[in-house]
Amino acid sequence: MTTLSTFRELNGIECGKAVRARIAEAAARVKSKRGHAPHLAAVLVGDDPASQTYVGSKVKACEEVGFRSSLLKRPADIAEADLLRLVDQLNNDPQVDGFIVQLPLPKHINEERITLAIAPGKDVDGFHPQNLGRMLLGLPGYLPATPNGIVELLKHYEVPTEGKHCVVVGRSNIVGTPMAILMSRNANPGNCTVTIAHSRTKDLPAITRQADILIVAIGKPNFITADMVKQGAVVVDVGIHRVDDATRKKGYRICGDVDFDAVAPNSAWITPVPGGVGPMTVTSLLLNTLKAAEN
Ligand code: L34
Repeated sequence: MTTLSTFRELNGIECGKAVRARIAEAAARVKSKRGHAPHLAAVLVGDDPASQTYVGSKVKACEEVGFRSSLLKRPADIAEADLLRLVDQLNNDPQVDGFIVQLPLPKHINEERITLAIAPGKDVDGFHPQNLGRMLLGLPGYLPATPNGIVELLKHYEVPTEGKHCVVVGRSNIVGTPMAILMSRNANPGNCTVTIAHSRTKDLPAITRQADILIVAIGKPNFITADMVKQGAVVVDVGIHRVDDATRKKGYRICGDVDFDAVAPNSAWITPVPGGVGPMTVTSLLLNTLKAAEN
């Protein structure tokens, strides 16, 4: 067996920059046409440090492309009824093109109820059943940010997907399941033969080793090891974990679901963590917000 020592990075910062340059041009056109820039609002409940970081990146990305953004912070003990009232205000605010409620929410709040309350036309996360249903049927709508960010990444680097076996590990409503649908669609990227693997899959390594394209969203740090990946595979790591590391200034380091150092040498293409899928989630949110403003 030959060992590939050179792999290429699917770099979300680089790709994000290219896509955001196009978004900035389109934002300027929107602004000159209707007088105000696309406007994204983000609701952040509580003080989870990771959520603060992610929402912070979203606000910063808005500035970068000339969008207006509003960050609405609420305490962790906000009543569900009050959060629903806020959602309703945003649904009815003509100044806001689209908005998100950052997940996870505190335990006492029913995430499903909140997601369902967001007007589908403003649901730039693409989490509402109407948008997920439209995606399933290939109708125009908002695509879920992380899966669409991955599609954008594969497109940017011109990774061939047609006829490939894509294995998606994880079946969440916001990543694994929509990802599998997007990869099987008659589109480019797309036209894959897709397998969805999950916690009840038998002999997972035997399945993941069949993947030409392996997309991992299982939420376990360094879960995918070298023996689970075929030589020359394309590996996309959706995981993002903060693991304690006293040698780092912040006291932690970030890793994904894939053991990058072990897997990268066998891969043709691989996403780093950080700097891979995360920045593309943010970019994809900008794409949806632009779409909202154009409609
Ligand atoms: N409503 N909730 C809603 N929409 C979303 O799209 C999200 N998600 C996920 C969590 N909850 C959500 C995000 O925003 C995950 N996520 C997200 C966004 C950005 C990044 C990671 C996850 C990101 O930019 N990650 C950086 C590292 C950031 C760090 O230092 O921790 C990266 O390079 O991967």
